[in-house]
Amino acid sequence: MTNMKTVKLMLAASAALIISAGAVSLAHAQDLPPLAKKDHYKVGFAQSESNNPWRIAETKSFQDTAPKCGWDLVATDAASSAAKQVADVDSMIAQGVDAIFLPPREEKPLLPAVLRAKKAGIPVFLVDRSVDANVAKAGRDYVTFLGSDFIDQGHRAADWLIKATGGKAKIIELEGTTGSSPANDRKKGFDDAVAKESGMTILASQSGDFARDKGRQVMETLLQAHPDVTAVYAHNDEMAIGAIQALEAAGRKPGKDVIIASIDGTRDAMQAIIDGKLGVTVESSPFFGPLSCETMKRYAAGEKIEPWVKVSDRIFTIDNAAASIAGAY
Ligand code: GYE
Repeated sequence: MTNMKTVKLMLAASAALIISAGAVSLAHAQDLPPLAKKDHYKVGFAQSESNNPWRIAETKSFQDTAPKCGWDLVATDAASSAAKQVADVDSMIAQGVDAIFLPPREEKPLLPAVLRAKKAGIPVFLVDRSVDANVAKAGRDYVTFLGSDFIDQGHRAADWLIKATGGKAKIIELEGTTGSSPANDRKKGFDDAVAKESGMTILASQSGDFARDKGRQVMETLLQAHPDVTAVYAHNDEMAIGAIQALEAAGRKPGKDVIIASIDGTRDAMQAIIDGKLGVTVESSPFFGPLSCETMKRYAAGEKIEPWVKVSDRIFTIDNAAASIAGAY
């Protein structure tokens, strides 16, 4: 009698499983792990580092969104190490989170972790940085990339610099983290635009790892080798601030004899624009919490998510920096 009951229960349970599996494969024919519609989720956010205001603002945006979106947030900090970030994602997989939000520090090293999450049935959303498009695909290996158009950001920084210098400049370029999607694409967008201008030369291009002090050190060295520099293009504001410090220490006048363009829109960058030291910063928003919540809900509702949830960016110059600084981070 008891045995019969157990067998019946088991049959009913497996039938329910088959039915729900069928529904799942219909909803996500793209072969991505499904996400149930629930009031509460355990959500992983694997931050790459916290050594700059952009990263801190992004983490805060996820923390602020968590209670509003029903997230029990597991947030980690890889402290500028791709290996640690891989371990952080693996630990989220082991904890059985419902979904993972990941800004891959570098394009290649995080790939295996993304694939392991998928294999474990956990949907991954890439936020603010992407992975190598030749080896991993949105809609197949991960749900989508939420973020800016970095090529366009570089292009817009170049356009501003070409105008500001009358198409004549000797440029030092401070690159972001080697192997990261924003460094690769911000370089491409800028270099391609500048290459079309016969009066614009890139004297040197080197990584400052998106960090202020590294940017300052690299600028200090490059300045000695290229004292004829008239412009700096930094892939983010922190390195631009570092470059301003190096230029001032060498007795140069940033904003006057060296024109500077960068990307992000941090509070310090806005202030540097107001002070006349920084010429432009193309916006790259760190406020990914609300967009992540919305995208995750759409996914849980069975919607097919576009491969790139694009963020549109403003541009900050002396025309609007004072009016915009209140909203900066
Ligand atoms: O510009 C930079 C940060 O990945 C878009 O990373 C992000 C970039 C941002 O360290 O400041």
